[in-house]
Amino acid sequence: NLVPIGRALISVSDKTGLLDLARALASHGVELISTSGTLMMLRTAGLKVRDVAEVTGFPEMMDGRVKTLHPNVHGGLLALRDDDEHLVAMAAHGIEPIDLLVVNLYPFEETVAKGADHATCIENIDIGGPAMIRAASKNHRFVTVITDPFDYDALIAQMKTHDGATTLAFRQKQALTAYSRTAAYDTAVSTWLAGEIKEPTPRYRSFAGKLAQPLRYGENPHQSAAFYTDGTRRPGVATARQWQGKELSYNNINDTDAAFELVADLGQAPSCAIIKHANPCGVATAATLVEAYKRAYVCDQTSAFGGIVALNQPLDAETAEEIVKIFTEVVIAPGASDEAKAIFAGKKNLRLLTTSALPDPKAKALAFKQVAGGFLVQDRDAGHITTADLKVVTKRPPTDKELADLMFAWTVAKHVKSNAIIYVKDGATVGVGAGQMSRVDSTRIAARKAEDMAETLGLPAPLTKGAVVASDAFFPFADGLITAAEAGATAIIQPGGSMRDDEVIAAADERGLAMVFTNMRHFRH
Ligand code: 93A
Repeated sequence: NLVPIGRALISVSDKTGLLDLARALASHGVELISTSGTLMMLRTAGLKVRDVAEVTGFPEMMDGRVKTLHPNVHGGLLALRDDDEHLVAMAAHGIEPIDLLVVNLYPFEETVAKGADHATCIENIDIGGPAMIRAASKNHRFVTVITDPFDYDALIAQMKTHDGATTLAFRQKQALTAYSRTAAYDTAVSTWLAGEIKEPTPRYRSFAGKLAQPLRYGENPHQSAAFYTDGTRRPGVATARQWQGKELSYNNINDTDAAFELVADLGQAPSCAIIKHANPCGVATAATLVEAYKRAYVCDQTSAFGGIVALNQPLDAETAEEIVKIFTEVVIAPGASDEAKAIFAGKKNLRLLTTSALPDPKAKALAFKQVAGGFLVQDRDAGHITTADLKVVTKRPPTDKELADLMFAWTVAKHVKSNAIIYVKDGATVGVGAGQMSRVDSTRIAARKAEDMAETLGLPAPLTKGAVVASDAFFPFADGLITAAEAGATAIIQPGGSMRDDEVIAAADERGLAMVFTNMRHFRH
């Protein structure tokens, strides 16, 4: 299964590593053919290269739109070397075999990411490159295809080991990379075009990712897993810099993302979120970052152990000192001071991730969920309300202090798995009920956790006394609201819209509660 390489066509936009590769090929006596830009660089470096125009008998034309689209190129890539008819056709038409194709494509994704205009993006759709890649990949029994400078070293190593040849296993693996590359490329083009013509539900939907990191396992050790970036470069866990600690696991990445998205949603004031199993076990905003961390921590000290901490401001030394007091898996923040980094350096198991910025909570993006035989796609939940959107439905309107806590609780609720009930007091969660099948259970669980904390901290009463409550969706019955009132809640924020809204409002009025409707729901499953 070894196939020697006699002739190579090199046509690359990203010229990284090009000269070293070409020199290595020349040293094995490989004949080089190139398109204009690549040719120029190779000849300037003193290498002997044939112009592809000489192979096709046509000049490159139409601004380079037609360079390699020719039977002399595609026949040379596609011909079966062990098929007599193919060999006869090659001889009859003067087609020379091409044994190695090195192509990387016009930088379409980068051009779109830079915000280029429509015409520039169109011009950066590569046609000849993917055509050659797909042809060479189809014929990988005989032809080696390389589509990423990352693989040049592996190719050079193969040829060195096998006296200028490559193994079938190597060609298969490169063909797989090549087809996944052209698939991702066309996905980028179709995704871009769907946006350009405002067509959110095209006939076919595919998603492209680039392997960022193979993971040791998935959600459980018997599941294999990997981490991919989607090319959007949105600030977050996918683009963060890790300063110390071992590799993040699948669950770490999932939880870190949930934590960072949540703090990014909380506004300018110093804020902290501590996450366990993708749900917050404490969220707070305060005058200083260290205060925000302390207040998030006391919401549920038990669960915070081994949690993931996200901050919306660069990590400072004081906060770092406080965080290292208990075991924490990951800390993510938009930066960290040198002092803070030095404090963490002593904790080998603690991972510190920093980003250049916070993710934009209002950014448009897609969210996916797999179901058997298909997948669901929706816009990510970027829903946002201001106090002007609220409708007071009780006799008593919320006080200013209640209103501030209600808005905070509502934002947190958006990031808690449904059914979500969040008790908040003075800008900090004091009870979180998450992921229950009934809303009244979430209300009870959150209140009970607050009671437990009061006992742990030796407080005279649970912090739910005088707190406000957010519910991610409407209360279908008055029972949930009554439970919250019994736990000491004084004000409620919820979407409204239940058939029994009247009963729920009456129960609130009877108990002197203030209640506002958002007219927006934040299910999260
Ligand atoms: O415009 S194209 O789609 N038409 C072609 O026939 C063609 N052949 C190769 N673009 C084409 N290429 C691309 O040119 C390659 O995929 C590569 O990205 C680029 C290299 O051009 P140069 O060698 O002139 O820099």
